[in-house]
Amino acid sequence: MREYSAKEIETKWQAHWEKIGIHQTEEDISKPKYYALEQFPYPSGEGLHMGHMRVYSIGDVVARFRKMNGYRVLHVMGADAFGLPAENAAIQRGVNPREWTLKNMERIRNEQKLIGASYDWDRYVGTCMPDYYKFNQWLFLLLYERGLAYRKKAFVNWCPKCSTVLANEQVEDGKCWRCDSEVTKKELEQWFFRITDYAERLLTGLDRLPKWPDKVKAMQRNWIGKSEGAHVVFTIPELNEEQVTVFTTRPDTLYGVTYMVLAPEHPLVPQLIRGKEQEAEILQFIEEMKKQTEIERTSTDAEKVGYFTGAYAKHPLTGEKIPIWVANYVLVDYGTGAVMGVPAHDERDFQFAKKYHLPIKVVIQPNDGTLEVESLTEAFTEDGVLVNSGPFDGMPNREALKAIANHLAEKGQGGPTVNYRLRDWLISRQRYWGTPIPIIYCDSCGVVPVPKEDLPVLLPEDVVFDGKRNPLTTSESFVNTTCPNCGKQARRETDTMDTFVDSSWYFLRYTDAKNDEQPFDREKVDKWLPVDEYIGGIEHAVLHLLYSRFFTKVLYDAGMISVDEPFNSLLTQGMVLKDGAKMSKSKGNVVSPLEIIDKYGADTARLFILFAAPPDRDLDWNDAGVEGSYRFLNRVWRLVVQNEELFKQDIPAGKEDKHAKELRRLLHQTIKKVTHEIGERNHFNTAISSIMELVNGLYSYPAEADRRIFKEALETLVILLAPFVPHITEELWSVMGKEGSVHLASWPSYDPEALVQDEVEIVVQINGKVKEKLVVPAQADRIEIEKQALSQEKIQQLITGKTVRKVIVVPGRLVNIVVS
Ligand code: ANZ
Ligand code: ZN
Repeated sequence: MREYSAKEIETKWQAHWEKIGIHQTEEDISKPKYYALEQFPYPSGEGLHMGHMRVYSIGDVVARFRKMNGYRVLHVMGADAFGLPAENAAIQRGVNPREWTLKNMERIRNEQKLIGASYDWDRYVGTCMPDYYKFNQWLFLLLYERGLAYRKKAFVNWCPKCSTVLANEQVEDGKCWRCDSEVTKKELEQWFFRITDYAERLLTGLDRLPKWPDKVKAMQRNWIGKSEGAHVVFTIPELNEEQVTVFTTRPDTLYGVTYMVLAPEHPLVPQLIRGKEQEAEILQFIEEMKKQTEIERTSTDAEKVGYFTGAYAKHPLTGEKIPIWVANYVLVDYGTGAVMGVPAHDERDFQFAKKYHLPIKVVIQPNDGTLEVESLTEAFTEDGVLVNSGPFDGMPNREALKAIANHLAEKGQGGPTVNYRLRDWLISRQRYWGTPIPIIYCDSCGVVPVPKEDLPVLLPEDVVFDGKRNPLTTSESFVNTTCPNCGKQARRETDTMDTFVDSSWYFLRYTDAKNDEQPFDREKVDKWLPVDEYIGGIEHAVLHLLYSRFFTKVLYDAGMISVDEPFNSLLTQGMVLKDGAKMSKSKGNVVSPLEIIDKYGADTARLFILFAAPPDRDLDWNDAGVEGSYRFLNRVWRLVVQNEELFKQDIPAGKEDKHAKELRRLLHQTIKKVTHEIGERNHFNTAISSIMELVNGLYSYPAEADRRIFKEALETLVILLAPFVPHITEELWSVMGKEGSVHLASWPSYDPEALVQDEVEIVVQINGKVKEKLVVPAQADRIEIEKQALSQEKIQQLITGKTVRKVIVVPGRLVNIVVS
């Protein structure tokens, strides 16, 4: 008998599939569409790791399953190819970033091919290619035209190690998402995308995504951070009635304000302190604050530090003089960067007031008592009734929230408002290996967008990589240009775009990957979107997944696409662990997919990965498990190859005996289960275990029993396994003498009648002890079952002379006779 030789089979079929173009996207729109998408990789110099292998294995099952179920399927791969590592390689080793990247892309693509995934390589997208980044620029201009791209001077996150700015989403606990360095603040002119215009829609859109994990939705909601409250306008008499607006979630506490705090970076601060004795001290404090992270400044246990500016504001309702302070715990870019201090009812304000001996004024009393200022040890933050609040005294504070906010609106001194934590997306990067921002600065015309017909603005080659500055600034040929407007000498923007821009729409490009005129054609994109299943890591919950939703909404508004949510269903895969720890170089516990493929074949690796855990859970790599998967495939192999002769003949319908019936039932049960587990639940592991049971059933099927059903079951087995292990099943399909590819075969449907059991075995107990077994028709009712049980010879003997007290019948399972 021929042995199972994974390597030989896999090489052979991969070449064959490529030759016949089996994975080319089917455009037949009479079929329902299915878009299966896996996050595309960053082509690092290290090739694929197990995490990649896992994502691709999952995606491939999903795609192949749908195809066999009669869908036209879009399943494409690409590379997220811009980014810092290429540039760092250039700085450290003098290699050209483009060559470095292209080489890695090639390597990764070859490794992906070894997995045997069903990608349509004709639609491959590499984001560093001019024909792709041209449309990054095109889309930038679209956002610019729509008022969604703007430039402003701002304090921005700066990573000293990557020497570039970062978006808020890319700062995790005060550290750079890429290199983990401490992030500092720098004031720079930068380009932003106005994602905040979409805050509300990004929030409400989540409610229409029932197939997203709750965890991811919660992370996005939290990141968007909607707070309802009010703006309150205070005036500063000494600054010519200049206005300062604060944002508060508690306008009900307005009468309890005893001071005001501005963020150190608030633009009014320099004017407020000018010429005052504390000026120098405060200016120094401001400098210090710029170096601190948000976390350091705002956590409740952080020491509150502040300075009195010497200036006062006027309370909008009482006219009282309110001292104005600056303090570390107020952030410039949240709300309005100014806070009204209500120490009696806000814990941070309470701590601040205690430290600096500021007055504390109670304006909300608990419903069941009175608060004494003197005995307060912490802020009273619960609900209650208003006191010391003029006309609002006696009002429950929930009611006062609205009443005071509305009152302010009537007086033109603020009013109800909604605030979001979400900030605009900072997309400028002072690095080379990214998409040049298509903007020109002209002394006469100002900021001039590059006309769309002049795109792409290509990355220049004459640059210096010395790690000291943005390499683009060193290219004369790039920087110096002429104004598209007036033709005079002008300068190009040298910032490039955040690479998250590239990945915010690549899944749209796949639908029309070669379009030279537009990012994609509307008709084509509408044929495929939304993505039906998106598979990727949870680490992108508020980065890529939020940005992609934003882009999709902008494109929807621009009339370029018909959906405004890109990903209908999201599957966040768990990590691959080894001995309970994340695989990592530093731990020395990395198992390389290529080694495994080389030793056992891709099919074994895929099967193990899919079988070892449900896709959203962590998966513990274990060698015994891999061996087990390999043994299972060998069992399947032998089962078919040993019965090769069966497929060379027509088998006449035999008599359907008991064994045949049982096998038929098992087969249809398996079809039902596998279809449901893949199609409805993405539980590939349970699908595989039921296939394993079928294989056991086939092994124990007696040689003399009906061959027809046996043959049918073998054929079906191979089809059911095809999405998981595409190579071995293709080989076995040909061993069975089948025409064409197993991957073009139709998915079997189960016959509900075959599931019906004609007869069932029932145990008969006496006082709970099993004494006899009994076979009855599956539909037999209680009375019938009881009668049969009591009439069994053995039972008769055992109960003679005793009194039957009770007979308990559980149809389909047992009869228990209680005697005494
Ligand atoms: C007065 C007040 C009284 C407040 C009270 C709370 C309780 P969230 O829910 O996170 O939106 N705040 C506003 N802007 C701030 C800034 N830039 N930096 C630091 N703190 C700021 O919180 C909103 C509350 O946080 C606002 O409501 C304000 O304090 C503070 F009994 O105003 B509150
Ligand atoms: Zn000009």
